[in-house]
Amino acid sequence: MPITTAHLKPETSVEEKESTEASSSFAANIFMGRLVTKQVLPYPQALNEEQQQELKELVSPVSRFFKEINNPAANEAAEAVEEGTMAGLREMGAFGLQVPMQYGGLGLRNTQYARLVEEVGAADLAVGIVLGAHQSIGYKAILLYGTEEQKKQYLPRLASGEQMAAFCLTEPASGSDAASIKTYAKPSPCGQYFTLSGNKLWISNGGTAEVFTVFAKTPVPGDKEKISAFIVERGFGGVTSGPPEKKMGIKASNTAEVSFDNVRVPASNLLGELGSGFKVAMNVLNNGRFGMAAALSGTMKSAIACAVEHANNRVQFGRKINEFGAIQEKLARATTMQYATESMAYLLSANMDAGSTDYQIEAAISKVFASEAAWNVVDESLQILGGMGYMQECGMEKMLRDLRIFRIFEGTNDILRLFIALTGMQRAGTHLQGLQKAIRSPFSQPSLLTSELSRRARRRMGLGTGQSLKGKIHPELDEIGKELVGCITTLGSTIEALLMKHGKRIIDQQFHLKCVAEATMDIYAMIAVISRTSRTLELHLPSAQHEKLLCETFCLEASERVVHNLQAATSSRTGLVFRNMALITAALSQHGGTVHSHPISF
Ligand code: MYA
Repeated sequence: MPITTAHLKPETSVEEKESTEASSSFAANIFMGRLVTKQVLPYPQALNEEQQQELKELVSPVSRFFKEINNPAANEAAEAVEEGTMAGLREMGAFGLQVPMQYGGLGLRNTQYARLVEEVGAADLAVGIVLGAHQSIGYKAILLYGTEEQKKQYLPRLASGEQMAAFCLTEPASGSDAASIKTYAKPSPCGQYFTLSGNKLWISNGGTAEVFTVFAKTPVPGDKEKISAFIVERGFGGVTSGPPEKKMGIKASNTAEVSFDNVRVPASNLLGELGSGFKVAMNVLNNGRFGMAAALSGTMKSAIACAVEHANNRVQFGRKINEFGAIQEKLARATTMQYATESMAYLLSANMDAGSTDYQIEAAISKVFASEAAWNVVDESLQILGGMGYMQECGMEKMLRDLRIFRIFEGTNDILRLFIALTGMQRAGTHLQGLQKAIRSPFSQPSLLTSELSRRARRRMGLGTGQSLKGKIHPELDEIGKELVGCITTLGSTIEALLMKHGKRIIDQQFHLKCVAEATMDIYAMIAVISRTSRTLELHLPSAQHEKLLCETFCLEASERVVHNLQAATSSRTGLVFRNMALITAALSQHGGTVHSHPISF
């Protein structure tokens, strides 16, 4: 169906042009109170007809495979994916979805990959981890940074699933603080190889992989020691894996410690530049995060279907339970969360497909939002099933156990919240400094000064900032669009106030940063949803009015959260709560647990 964009003008305003020079990321710009819509409006159509057809031909067999062949309970009991399933996945090309065809993969675009992993997430997250640890991070650095020789040497056997890959970053003393790794790679005097030693912990596919992307400190001529990335083969010798870890969920996936003991790694196996390993690691993680959002939107869809089926049939107090408001609230909110996650996942994948490289904030938001939405949705779906949901036979308790790790790995949600807030605020800080400079020498950047000053003046006079979504979104969504623009304006002024008050010390204000991250995530979710619904209305899709309901409901709740979080970030009342929390924790730490007396004294 052709997409008409009568109401959806991707026009670029003067303000947008200015900030586009710095970044076209929607999320990065809202920290300055700016509405830059290039990446988000209209909702992108990532695939042409041929690519859509290609994808359609893949989705049904994958979906059938997971319904008919894969057995999640059997995988879990065996604590390994059954060989029949692994063989079927290899046959379908599932281990090399994004590997270019010349290296033996399917050469899919990010959006096509997202749609397929959605099927995996809907069926069995443990299999998703085996596949994801392999291709989303295990060999992704070879795809992104590998030389032609490295690609030719490694990708064919990895894409076919003949060999598995793993991503080795985390260490016993280095989790969130990824830069503090101790694994060391010493260059040989002849320059032909590195001797690599160290221990990597909780490595997905760590016991089954033959090829590892390993991050290690290296000396860098003329500089201090820095992290570099290497391709290491188990066959090099000196690589050993510990026993499979016993885990709460995703039991069919292998997680193990991997030790490297004086492994001789050819210098030609250095990935990217010497000393650029930290960036390699971060970009690999950024690059894979849309997949997690897509997979988890599939998981949520499955859970919702199961809860709806139960609610449609279960009769209590003489009525079907879907007639009760308490159940309706759970089902409806779960659906809005799924809708928002799905909207974000495909917005991000489309931007990546369009060649955007500035998506790190959006990627982190998608990971955090998706993993928390999925946790809430599955938890509430289980609640709807009541006692039935708690029983293994229903499959939902497994889903919940499998899901828990998603808030922890690939960057804990807590660290990513800080990352979102600080990355955005760093840019806003630079912008503010630029503005101060422009005020001191007004003729150096006259257009920046004029637009900023007029926006501020209008804001102070209560006239808004002059920014609007009108004409860019479907008219039926104008009211909700206004709320979103209001949220962006308040975010911008809150950030400015925080930067003025704390300056560089903002880094240590983690309570405040969390509030900022929450607001940012909700704002990004709102634009993703508004943009998608707008397109749906424009196309008169049969579900358009239902989607409008989802959009309106999600945005009304989200904008309330934004207001609440931004007030919290600056209010003296919340400041007191934050200070109290620091004091309570200090007392807990000193006592090794709770300090308060017992109500019956002993
Ligand atoms: S793998 C292990 C995952 N581990 C982590 O994610 C570690 C988390 N830690 C960090 O991310 C970093 O250490 C943080 C920065 C963020 C804390 N993009 O001074 P800095 C740049 C681009 O802030 P630090 C796992 O769990 C930054 O701008 N650049 O650094 C697998 C700066 O640049 P410059 C970034 O304070 C589980 C420089 O780096 C980023 O030390 C299995 C230094 O920054 C970024 N993100 O810490 C999953 N961050 O110097 C299976 C920083 O130029 C897959 N920088 O200013 C499942 C797939 C889903 C299912 C699929 C189904 C098929």
